[in-house]
Amino acid sequence: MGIEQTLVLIKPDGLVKSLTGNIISKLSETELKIVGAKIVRVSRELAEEHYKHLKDKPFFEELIKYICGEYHTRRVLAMVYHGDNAIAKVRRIAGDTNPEEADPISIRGKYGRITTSGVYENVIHASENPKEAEREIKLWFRPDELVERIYPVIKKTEVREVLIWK
Ligand code: IDP
Ligand code: MG
Repeated sequence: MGIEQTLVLIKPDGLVKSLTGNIISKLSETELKIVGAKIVRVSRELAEEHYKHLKDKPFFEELIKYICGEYHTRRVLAMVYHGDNAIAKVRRIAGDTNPEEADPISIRGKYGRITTSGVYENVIHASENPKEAEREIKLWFRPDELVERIYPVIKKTEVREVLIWK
């Protein structure tokens, strides 16, 4: 409870089905602030790290393919929502993990499906608790990609190759 932040991903099925606007509209009911947003091409490495707690599940391989976009498009929209009780508010609107059991007016209940191979295509990810939220946000975003200092930072001088406009 209190001021929190949570990672939201609009998964590849959500993007392919042009659900981005609908999902963001629905999430705006929370009156939380978006403090970061970007389109990400999901590597296998990122996907496996994100879902590492599910590594032993029978659906893990299919889940990794799904989030990497093998069935839809190779991208997700990653966002960080910030504000009072953010984690529970977003989870409530997202709905239950199983889209067939989710409240029909939740995002997953409305737009999700279970494929014939058993993948829960539930269009959205939302962090489960503050510890996971912190781990996930730090995995998907660099500090300078967020407009609020939601976690402590340190300064580091780093030499790396970047692309600039020609
Ligand atoms: P959550 O997304 O509601 O937090 P998790 O248990 O963290 O649920 O699972 C991560 C994702 O893995 C789900 O959103 C869903 O896409 C997929 N998933 C979870 N459980 C199953 C299952 O029993 N069968 C198929 N896919 C599943
Ligand atoms: Mg989860």
